[in-house]
Amino acid sequence: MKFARNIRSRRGFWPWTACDTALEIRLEQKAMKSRRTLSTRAGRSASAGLLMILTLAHGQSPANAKGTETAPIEYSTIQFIAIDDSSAVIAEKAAKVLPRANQTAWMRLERTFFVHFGPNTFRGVEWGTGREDPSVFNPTELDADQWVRAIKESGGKMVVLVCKHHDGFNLWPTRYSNHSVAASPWRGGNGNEVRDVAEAARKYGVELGVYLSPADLYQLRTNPTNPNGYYGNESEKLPSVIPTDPVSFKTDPSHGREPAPGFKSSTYQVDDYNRYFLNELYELLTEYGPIREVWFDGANPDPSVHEEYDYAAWYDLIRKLQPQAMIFGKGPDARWVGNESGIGRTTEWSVVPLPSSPDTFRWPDMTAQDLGSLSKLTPGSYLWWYPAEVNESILYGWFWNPKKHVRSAANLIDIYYTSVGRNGNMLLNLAPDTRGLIPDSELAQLHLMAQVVDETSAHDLAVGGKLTADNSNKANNASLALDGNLDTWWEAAPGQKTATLTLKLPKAVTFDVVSLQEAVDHRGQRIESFGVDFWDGSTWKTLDEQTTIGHKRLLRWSSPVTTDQVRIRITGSRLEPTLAEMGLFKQAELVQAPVISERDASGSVTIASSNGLPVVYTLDGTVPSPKSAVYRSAVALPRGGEVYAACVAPDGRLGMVTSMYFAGMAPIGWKVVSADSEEADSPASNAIDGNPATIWQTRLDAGRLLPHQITVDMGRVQRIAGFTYLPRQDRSHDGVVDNYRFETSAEGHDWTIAVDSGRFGNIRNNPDLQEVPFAPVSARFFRFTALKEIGTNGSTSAAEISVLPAE
Ligand code: FUL
Repeated sequence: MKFARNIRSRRGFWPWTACDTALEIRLEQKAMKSRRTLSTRAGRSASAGLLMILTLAHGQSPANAKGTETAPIEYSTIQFIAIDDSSAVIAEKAAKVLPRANQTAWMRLERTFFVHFGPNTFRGVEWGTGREDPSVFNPTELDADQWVRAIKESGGKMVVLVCKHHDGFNLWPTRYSNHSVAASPWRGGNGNEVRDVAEAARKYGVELGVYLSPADLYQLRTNPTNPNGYYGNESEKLPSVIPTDPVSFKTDPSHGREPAPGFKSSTYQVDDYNRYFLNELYELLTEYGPIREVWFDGANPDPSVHEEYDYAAWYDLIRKLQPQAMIFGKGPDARWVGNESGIGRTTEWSVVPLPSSPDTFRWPDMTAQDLGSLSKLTPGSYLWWYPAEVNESILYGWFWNPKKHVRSAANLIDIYYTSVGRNGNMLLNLAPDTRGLIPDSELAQLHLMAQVVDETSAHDLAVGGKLTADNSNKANNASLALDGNLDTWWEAAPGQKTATLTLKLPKAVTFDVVSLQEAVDHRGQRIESFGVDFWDGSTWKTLDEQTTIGHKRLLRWSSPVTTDQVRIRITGSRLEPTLAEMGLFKQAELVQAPVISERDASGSVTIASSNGLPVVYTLDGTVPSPKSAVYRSAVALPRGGEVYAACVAPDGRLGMVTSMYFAGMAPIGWKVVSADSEEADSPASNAIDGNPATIWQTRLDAGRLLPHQITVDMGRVQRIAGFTYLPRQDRSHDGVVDNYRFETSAEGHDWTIAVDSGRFGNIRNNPDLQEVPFAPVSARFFRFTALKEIGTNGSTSAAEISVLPAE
């Protein structure tokens, strides 16, 4: 059974993939006019009429709660829920939403990578200001080949390159701004990072995506370093040929430049910033080969200046120039999973309801826990394939900085299972350092992660087994779920929504991972609940019970089971369930990482190996080797630092490496002198107890608004060179500080301002440890003032506040 055959079998199927959404709707309307069935809906309002047009144009049933009409519901890339659709009809429509072709190709990439590199790398910040001098960008050894090779060797199928971050600095020599690599000292102004990465991607067979930040602080109208900035300049919308002739960009944008070879020009009625943005897109989409993803970030560090993004024009241009590209985030093709920690939902529906038609929808972030269960699929909704992308960084932060610690391989493996294993694509960020190279500390963890994931998936223990089902569609027997082909599948018998599949193996195998994949590209996402059992010789034992599967679901257990029979019980499904593939795997036998403890009250850390093997460790930020210091007793870290540790196997091999970073000084002998407010169960002392799980929270009922303040006595004068703030780690936004002041004092009376009005860039999306360096001072006291929070109740919270020792 081949993909093409199935496409043919979808009567009335409109491939939305490469098409402009509005155009599709127009086509649908046109097709509709010839359909007599419409008369059943005459008399509705104009907009309801359009909605019904969409519904019926897809050949869907007007069947209603009374069940009076029974025309079949056809597969489509969009469905509409009518006011009187019964719950069975809604479930069937949801099950018959198919991914568009660009999504099918993208979902199969699974492991993808981000690269964040730019002026922020050199300034050690997460968000720039747009006022940076281009001379800060000066990597001495930039080697895009090294970046993409690392990605390829780690099983990466795509690199999404940050071409312009919020600071507005362009990493390629755009024709439309001087604020780019061309104005930097890097390679004498002749460098082009986008070209280097595109060439390396081609060389290694890795696909290319581009991140172009809509927010642009360099172009901001109020940026004193660029008085003629376009962003929010309230310029007139003029007919603009894209690509515009740079010479007449402002004076006569109807004058185009020669289109890139193989591409055409387009005209849009847009203001200066949107014309700038479209021209940047045009350059990126026409000069660097095929583009698989365009990443539109919703974040905006300075919303005080308003600019209306002309998304419709942007999407139109992308569809024309690179029809296979996915538009991520602020766009119709892939959605942000809702956190930057690499964690997908355990119930992750790729079909979501849109409250308005996709051509007018504004694609806000969808962060709720339940996006697509049946209770959310209400009348008036459009059902749309909108898969999750799970982004996270290998550092705790997106841009490199010597103080940021690297996620351990064990953590990256967990992320693989909570992203790819939960029906999402993994987008893991790598952060080159100021040399322009991905540092060894990142590479080591990355390679270990890939080694474990790849060795695990290399041996499918289900191969050679016989899979049978208690019911099957004649054309789709169970063996098709074991043939290694995602385009063939087992499907339950007509009318059946539950089924039991039994895998009998020629001999017992030992496994701790089960992989399941639905035939989403041909039959949509259907399964609502399932269980996995194994035969223990006399009875079936349940291993796990879960909800959704989608493109891929990976379940894993800490202790492996040995058996010759495995059973998949599908206990709920929107329509006849399908399985395109199933597999059994045993996680690669790398020696488990030891466990590093939290820092205790005396500032010490212990390292324990669960397997009794010797442990080696380092404290200088390097990855240990079997020859590193052997752990014998607690390690003192009163001034903070990073511990890397691994077990050494009897054959001398190093096991999985783990690491833990201890931010700032241990609060030994510290006292809270004063805090203007605290909840009884979340006292201010919790901010300096060394325990990230407890918080200081100002009173929620006191009606006292910001600022809030805490003053701490460190017991003795010491040299400090910065402070740290760890926001609460329970995902609540209450009191999480956005803007702050930090002051120090030698004796507790006279205060010196270290940072007057600072801001933690990106703390809303990435509520991780914040480290703020400042010029060294001698101090015994510090005072932290919260000026603004990301929450809304005017309170302040902190898991930990500490100081960085001067070296
Ligand atoms: C966020 C940005 O603000 C971060 O800096 C980073 O680029 C991340 C991927 O998206 O919204």
